[in-house]
Amino acid sequence: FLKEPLTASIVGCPFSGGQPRPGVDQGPIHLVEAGLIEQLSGLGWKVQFDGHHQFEEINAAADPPIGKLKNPRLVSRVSEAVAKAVGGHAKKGELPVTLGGDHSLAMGTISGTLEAYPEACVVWIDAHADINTVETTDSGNIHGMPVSFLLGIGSAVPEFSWVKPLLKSERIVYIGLRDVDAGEKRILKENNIKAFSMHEVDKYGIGKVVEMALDHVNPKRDRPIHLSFDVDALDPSVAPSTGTPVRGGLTFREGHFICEEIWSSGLLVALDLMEVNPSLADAASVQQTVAIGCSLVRSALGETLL
Ligand code: 6HN
Ligand code: MN
Ligand code: MN
Ligand code: MN
Repeated sequence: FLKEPLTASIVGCPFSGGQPRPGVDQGPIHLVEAGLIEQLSGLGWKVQFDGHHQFEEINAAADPPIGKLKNPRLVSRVSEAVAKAVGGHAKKGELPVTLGGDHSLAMGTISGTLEAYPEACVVWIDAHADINTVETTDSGNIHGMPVSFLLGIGSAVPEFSWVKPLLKSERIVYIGLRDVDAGEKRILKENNIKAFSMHEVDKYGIGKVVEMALDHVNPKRDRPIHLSFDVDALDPSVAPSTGTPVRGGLTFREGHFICEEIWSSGLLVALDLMEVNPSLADAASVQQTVAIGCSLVRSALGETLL
């Protein structure tokens, strides 16, 4: 699906409005400063990066909650802008690589991908399902909700009317889950959504899990793949600097293996690397998390061990 010369278009999204902890907006800046652009060039990619996106600001007074949802106007407008950026790159046959920022941005990235490739499927790597609806969310943090908006489940919020329910429930699969809210468990069951939690990773091993996940969303291996990777899928000992860490996560190799397998499928059309928060934990942990963010992206873009 990608055009030659292979072009990675970096969509840097310094954004934190989908959750309460400051600092996640600095994630993309640290990833780029750590040398990500040069590393991808080194793999043979043509890399386009014209600076991080500047999003319009809406102050808190002008953006009161809608129901429980926090910063709804800001999240909606930013993710709409991201949808346009990602969709524009995808339509040109480039690979959009979105650097978050919090995971509410995936409302935008996946909308953009599906606009360009309606038949695409989504592989969502996360400790969380991010599928709360207006009805089920406890926190009101929209980074815990993007999947429900993309599927069009739960009550519609007029502010988000630009998000078209382009994603079908059989076209998304999860790997790495271990902190799923009760309401989310119900939604996953009711909609028959395939999810491989850490239990399945332990039981079958990551090789088999990735194979089963792709068999589900992409049985003929002919659909474009959007990979949305929340760094909190990794164990906190591996990637400590993130806002909602949960113990019992993917190892360093399991995380990279997923990226390597998606790349070898030849079907990757869009990548998100989300929730790196360089203001959480000590300097060494931040450096470790940023370095792993870069190496996950490299693995997804074709870096091999041999
Ligand atoms: N993330 N389920 C929790 C919530 O607030 O809805 C946590 C969400 C975490 C979201 O890590 O992208
Ligand atoms: Mn751009
Ligand atoms: Mn997430
Ligand atoms: Mn998460």
